[in-house]
Amino acid sequence: MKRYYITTPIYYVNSVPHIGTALTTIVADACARFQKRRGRTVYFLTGTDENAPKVHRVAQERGVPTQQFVDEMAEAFEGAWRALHIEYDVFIRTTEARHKQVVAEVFRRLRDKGDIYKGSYQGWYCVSCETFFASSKVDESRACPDCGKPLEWRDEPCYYFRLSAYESRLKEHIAANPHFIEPEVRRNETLGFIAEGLQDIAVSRTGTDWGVPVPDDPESGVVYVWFDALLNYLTATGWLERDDYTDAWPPDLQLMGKDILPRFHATIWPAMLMALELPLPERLYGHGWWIVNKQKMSKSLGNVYAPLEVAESLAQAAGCETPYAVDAFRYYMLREMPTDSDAEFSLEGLETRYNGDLANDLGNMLHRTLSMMHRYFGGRVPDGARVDAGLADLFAQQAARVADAYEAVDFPRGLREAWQIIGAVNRYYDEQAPWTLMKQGDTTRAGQVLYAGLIAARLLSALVEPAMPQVAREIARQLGVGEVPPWSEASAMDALPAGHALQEPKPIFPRLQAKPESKPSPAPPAQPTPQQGAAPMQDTITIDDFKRLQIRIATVVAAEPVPKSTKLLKLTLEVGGETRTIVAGIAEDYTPDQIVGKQIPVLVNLQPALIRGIVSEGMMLAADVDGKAVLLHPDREVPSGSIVR
Ligand code: ME8
Repeated sequence: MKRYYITTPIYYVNSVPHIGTALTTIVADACARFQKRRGRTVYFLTGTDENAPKVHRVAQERGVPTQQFVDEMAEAFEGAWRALHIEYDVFIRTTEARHKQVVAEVFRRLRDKGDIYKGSYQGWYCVSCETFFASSKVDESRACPDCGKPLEWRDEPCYYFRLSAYESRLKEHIAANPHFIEPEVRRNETLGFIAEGLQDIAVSRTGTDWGVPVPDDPESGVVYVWFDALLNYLTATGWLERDDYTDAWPPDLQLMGKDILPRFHATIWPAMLMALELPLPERLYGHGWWIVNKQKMSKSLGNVYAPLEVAESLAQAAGCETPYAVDAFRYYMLREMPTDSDAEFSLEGLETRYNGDLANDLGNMLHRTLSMMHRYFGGRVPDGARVDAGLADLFAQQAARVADAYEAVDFPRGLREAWQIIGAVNRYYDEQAPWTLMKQGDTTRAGQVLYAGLIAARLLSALVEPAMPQVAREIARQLGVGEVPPWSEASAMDALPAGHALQEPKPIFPRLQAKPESKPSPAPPAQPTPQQGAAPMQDTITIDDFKRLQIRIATVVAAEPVPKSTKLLKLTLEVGGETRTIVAGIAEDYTPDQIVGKQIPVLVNLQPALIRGIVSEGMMLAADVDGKAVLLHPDREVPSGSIVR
């Protein structure tokens, strides 16, 4: 039977894992876990790209034999991934003999059929990117158009791969398979890249003997590292070694960052497979990048974060067990995952999500439910417990939405949908007040209300497992169910029979206390400052500055006062099919009833902030009239999510 085959890129071992490589690997792990939960047999591949000249160079600089260096680095990668709870099936290394055989065999086959031919190269070469550039792409600075480092002039015989021959077939394949390249922005980037015209590419390099030697022609040096590296996906299936390699081939999902998608994975790679007459991958997904303080991460800026250090410092600051802090880090990576565009990584952002989504929402819901079950029912599911139909429908509907989003590799959306369940349970508790029902002696009804919380927690253990496997297991343990339920059984509303014994509640995510030097909670968004309306307009901004603001029309679907605050309302918004929560400082000017159903403009790409324990994901815009907020509406009803510009 065909296995669901997922790959990450194989990583260069010239530096250790960082939050960028961790992102791709965690996303792949979450996809793999999700597919397994849904009952598929998964084959998840990751590994290391060890034949690159830059890897050899770093080993030499450190005075370590290159083989020893790559052995140590591969171990460091495997160790880091295991510590991040990544459960791959194969870890491939391109220095393995079986991979070198595949590269040599592919090179021979394509040379025999004329898709690889010998020529000579004269032009500019970037040692860092391992890429040749046509003179037309290089200006007087002689700097690499991609990375800016100085280029070297090369004049040497070399082999070419006939990429140009596949231009029209590639275009046709992309047009006929709308899901081949995702998200859409990457598809468009690829089409733009191909539209510039494909040139044959040099696939051999002289000047180094580190790599896979060009077969039968040692004078020609080694095979170009990208031509070699891309073939790892084929090696890992056992191609050449076993006939039934097709139980994995072709890949169902190949994940990577945006930088290595258009040219390498969506052009050169499928063209190589076309030349080999092998089926193409089903889907290529290229995520955006983490940026730090609005800048690209780089060693020279000192803004490169090591994932395990980040998780460990969170564990220490919060007093949380390390495996749960690692899961919190994974949650943050997926919840804030850059999909179409780049996203800001920050420790403050991680802390906000930790305190808001994990400590206040998920952790608190589980803890209060189990505590009440123990206090009122001796820790056992009472007789006659069932989930109200409305809530049962909502749970099933949200589970379906989560699945849909995870399938689309849209973890921010999936997790947002999962958290709707927590919001619904908390609202249900507030409405039904099981504590009051107990005082009134209505234990049957109180038991039913809390049972809904237990069923929600059981369902959530399954829904969060791809992101937080250890946390999911701990939720299942506290619920006394042993195993996290598979997807098909997760929405069962009668999963916990009367008499079922629950474990003692144990906080998974202790709250992070504000550091002494840190300021109190930020001022609520949309809190108008007096005089603002009268202030002169100053400090012009460019149109590009303005374009960075994403303002959209949202529909307010629910509004409620924020406890212990006279000024704040918690608004649940629907923005173009997505649900989000914001906290707005308008409670003195509007009641919840006055705002529900209204369409309002919202700044949606504001960094989330924790306000009174609620993660606020945006800011509503209102007119400021003498310090009072006055709502703004579109002139007529518009589709929710409409862009304001
Ligand atoms: O490219 N944010 O390996 P690599 C998000 N060996 N992702 C980032 C990132 C950031 N700031 N920085 C890097 C290679 N990445 C080749 C791949 S595959 C046949 C060969 C991601 O170690 C990047 O987009 O440079 C890519 O997916 C991976 O890390 C690059 O790892």
